[in-house]
Amino acid sequence: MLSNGLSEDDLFSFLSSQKKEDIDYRYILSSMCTLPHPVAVKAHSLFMETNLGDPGLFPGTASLERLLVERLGTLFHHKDAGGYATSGGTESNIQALRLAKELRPSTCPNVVVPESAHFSFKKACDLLCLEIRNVPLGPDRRMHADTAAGFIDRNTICLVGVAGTTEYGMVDPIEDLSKIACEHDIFLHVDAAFGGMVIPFLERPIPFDFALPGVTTIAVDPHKMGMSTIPAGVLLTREPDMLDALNIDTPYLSVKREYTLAGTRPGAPVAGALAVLDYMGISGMKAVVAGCMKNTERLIAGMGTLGIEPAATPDVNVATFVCSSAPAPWRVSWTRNGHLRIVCMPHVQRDSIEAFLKDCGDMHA
Ligand code: 0PR
Repeated sequence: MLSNGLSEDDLFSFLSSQKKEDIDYRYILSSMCTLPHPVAVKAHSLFMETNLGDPGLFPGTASLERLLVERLGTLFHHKDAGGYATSGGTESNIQALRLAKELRPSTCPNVVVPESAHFSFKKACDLLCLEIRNVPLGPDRRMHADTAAGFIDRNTICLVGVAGTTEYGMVDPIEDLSKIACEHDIFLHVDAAFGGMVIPFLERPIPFDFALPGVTTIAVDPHKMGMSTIPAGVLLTREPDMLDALNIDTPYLSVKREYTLAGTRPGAPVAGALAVLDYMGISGMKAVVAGCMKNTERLIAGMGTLGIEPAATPDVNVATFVCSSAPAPWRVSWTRNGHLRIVCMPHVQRDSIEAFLKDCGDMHA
């Protein structure tokens, strides 16, 4: 600590100088986060001091969390879904597996996940002492139900499907996974952290949600394609009171039990997430997603013209290429297989795609 405080001018000139070192979102093609929608920023700033960890003190904010769960449950064909606002996909995935462990007790529990699953499942299994079984993907970069079935045994408590994989933007065949989850009477958790705010708004939505009877829980992140402020994730459960299985006593709070992982929880991004959904409506979200998908297609076509082949035909707005270098100042990412990866988020406008293509052309000329 400084012995005497700074003046406000000095403080903010320091903070601004540090912020200038951050990369301008215009050049960020590697991220699943995006610039928050202006209504999210406005709503966030209204709720800055709220703490959903003690909801009895903030009943108005707590009702926004219930509304967010209801909106997303309805979008995912189950208006009575349970759930709560998490800090993002990692927490939602941890809590989903924690639920499976609690409700499907086994002496030596294992979880069957696709090789494409986000690394948060590794964290979750480490924390919860679960064996993780990684299922190899098919040539289409999706996990097939018959392959997954070969990894399930009597100690399997949960099968995981991904709706919008982090690296290649693929949607696993959740309909088939739902069937085998029902046959084996195990949980099916769908990680739709990315795809949950894309797939329902596609011209031809792919089945992935509670309309499929085997789906037990869904993770969806408003702070990705939902354009909310960070951190905003949601874990949804088919049974409205399923989360009660995780309750612990909280004697001195305004509520006497809680099932959340975090204690103090920000209400601001919850207000931000709900604000975007209600401001955009289905039609607004369809327009955003259509724009992102169009940009993805344009990028793939443009790279093709340069002789750079796509590494996958994605279901959502993640484009990957067989290519080993990318021009500065663009920030791209690389998959574990060494493919160039670009996420066409809402902040990635058409002019950025064209500028990136031009720079790629100059570099490969
Ligand atoms: N599930 C899926 C399918 C994900 O893609 C991610 C994150 C998670 C779960 C975990 O979500 P949280 O990070 O919110 O806990 N996917 C991105 C990734 O790891 C997150 C990200 C976002 C990384 C922005 C970098 C970045 O700049 O690639």
